[in-house]
Amino acid sequence: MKTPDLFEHERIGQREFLGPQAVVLRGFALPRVEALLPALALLQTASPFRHMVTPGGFTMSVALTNCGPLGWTTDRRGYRYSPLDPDTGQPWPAMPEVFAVLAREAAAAAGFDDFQPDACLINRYLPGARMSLHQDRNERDLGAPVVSVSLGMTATFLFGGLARADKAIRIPLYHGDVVVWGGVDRLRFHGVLPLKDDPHPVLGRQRINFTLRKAG
Ligand code: MD3
Ligand code: FE
Repeated sequence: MKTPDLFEHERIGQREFLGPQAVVLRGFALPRVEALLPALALLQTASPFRHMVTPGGFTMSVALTNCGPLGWTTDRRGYRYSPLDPDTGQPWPAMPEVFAVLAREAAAAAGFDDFQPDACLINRYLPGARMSLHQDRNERDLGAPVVSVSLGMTATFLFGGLARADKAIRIPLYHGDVVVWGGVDRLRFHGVLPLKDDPHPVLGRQRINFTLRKAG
């Protein structure tokens, strides 16, 4: 059965469960967008978005950067978390307070108390960019949840099972939506379909997604 389309004002505040411990909090980040955007702009001046190469030798269509004590990186040698930005040789920019507070509140709203992220991976999608099906399993403590914040253009998110071949459902993620997943849903395969070129009134022709994690 297809989920009916709702107007934005009807979606805000809804909770949609994707699994027993995976929930979309519609519009949860909206009250903080005005604080999030300048913090995002500032951290990019220290560690700009860049396209990294996967161990298989493909350049990612999504551009990324990080903030916080640890940042996720990939190159021909593999995926890992590192305290230094490989492009600048410097530590990643500090995690803005508003990111940490938002993540903590979203995690609590989803039933994960006392979430203290030490890593924030920031993805930038331009039209056509996509993320193929994968699991997030580079974090040391898989008992901690992951909190994701979507800003800008709407993306279609793919949410699969614990095996790559499991059928994935498609869910739109809108500007201001927050997804929290942990526990039995922590290792679900997921991805993002190629971004449609449909400019957003605030962010223009891009989508920013950032994920807060306990990596170390
Ligand atoms: C994972 N980012 O950075 S986050 C990633 O929109 C990543 O940029 C995507 O996957 C993005 O690693 C998706 C949203 C999300 C939502 C629910 C999940 C990821 C999930 C449930 C289980 C596992
Ligand atoms: Fe992921």
